[in-house]
Amino acid sequence: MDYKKLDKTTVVEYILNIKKIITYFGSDDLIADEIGDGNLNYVYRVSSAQDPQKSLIVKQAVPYLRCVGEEFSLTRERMTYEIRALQKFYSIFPNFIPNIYHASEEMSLVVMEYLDSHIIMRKGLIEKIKYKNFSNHISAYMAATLYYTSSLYLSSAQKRELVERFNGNRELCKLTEDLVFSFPFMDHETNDNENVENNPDAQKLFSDMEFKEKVLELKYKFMTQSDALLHGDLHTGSIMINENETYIIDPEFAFVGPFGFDVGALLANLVNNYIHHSVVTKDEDYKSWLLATIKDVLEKFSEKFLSFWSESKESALLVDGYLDEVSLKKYKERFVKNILRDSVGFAGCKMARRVYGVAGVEEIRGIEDEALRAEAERMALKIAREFVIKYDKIESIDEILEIMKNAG
Ligand code: ADP
Ligand code: SR1
Ligand code: MG
Ligand code: MG
Ligand code: MG
Repeated sequence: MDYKKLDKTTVVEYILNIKKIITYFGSDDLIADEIGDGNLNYVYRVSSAQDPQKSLIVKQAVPYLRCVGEEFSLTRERMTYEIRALQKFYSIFPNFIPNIYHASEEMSLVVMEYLDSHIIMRKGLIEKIKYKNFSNHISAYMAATLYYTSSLYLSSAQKRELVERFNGNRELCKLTEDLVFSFPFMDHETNDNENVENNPDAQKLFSDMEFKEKVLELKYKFMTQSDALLHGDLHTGSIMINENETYIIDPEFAFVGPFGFDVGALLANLVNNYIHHSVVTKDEDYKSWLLATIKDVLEKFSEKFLSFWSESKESALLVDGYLDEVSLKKYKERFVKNILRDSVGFAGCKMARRVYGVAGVEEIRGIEDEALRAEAERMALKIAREFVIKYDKIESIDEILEIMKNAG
């Protein structure tokens, strides 16, 4: 079938042509709504007219960037990588990925399970919901997806095949190179220029060469380090959650990149939420929960990554018997510490990009009171700067928390 951008009517016609889906609905009386709230794509909820509980999601990429419009063209190939990543991550950890019912590279769409009792985590965190299972779930997800797609587990040939399978996602990698590591730290037309103009904090950031040099160091890692298959956009808007379950959606930025990038994205977004509650709600109890959650996520990530690693003796990297046990243990511990260090650096870039860059986050850009918003921006830049300057010397998770606590 040739590509056609769907709408609320044609998405139903499309779905009615997929036999197994009709069986699921048990009726051809379907209705659709467009519920997308992301920057790039269209997302439809298709439901049975009789029983709205019976729903599924159709996500389609369009050949442009939705949040800017047709003048910002972007090929729909990103959906090919989203489909591949959903399938790969599902094969590693099915509990954390929605069921996929149908995928079409020609139509650049995927049909998946509708997560009916889950909400976007960013919204839950703004509402001060405490998710007791989150740190367990997300640490397991990140440790497993990173470890099992890396040269620490795969053979040399398998790893190279994986790189080839995702290497073509160049447009979205370039978007990250520009929008996370470059444009938000210089005068650029894509920035939130209403805020940049006559703003001494923005001018200070743009002329902060110590910070910007370190950002370049991290950008270079992003562009050249092929450690593991990343989600590539693991912010709290890519997590759907309820009290018991955690799902990861929207891996269209997937590529084989540095270990620390997904962990850093998550860290940045939890810190942005901490900033929101420091400035807006001033809720000390919730802030403590966020600090404890960050610590738990990073500790559990390290433990689980090391535990997966202890299960295999041979891989592209390691030949059994190459190091004695004591040296191997030290090597692995240093390895994981370096992942955490890079995560802190990437988190700093990811936080700072949200201040003046094209895509803000609700926790900060959504603050209506101008003085409070400026306070949140200053706090974000302060933490982000320390993360970026100090990332390669961080010795413990507590140091990360200290940087946060001292900023507000
Ligand atoms: P984009 O790539 O445009 O950011 P997303 O995949 O993040 O698109 O989806 C946009 C929104 O659609 C999400 O924020 C969420 O509200 C909704 N959504 C996406 N997938 C599902 C799903 N499987 N179940 C329920 N809602 C979903
Ligand atoms: C204009 S695209 C901006 C951002 O949206 C996505 O979620 C990624 O974070 C990207 O950088
Ligand atoms: Mg999204
Ligand atoms: Mg499932
Ligand atoms: Mg997306």
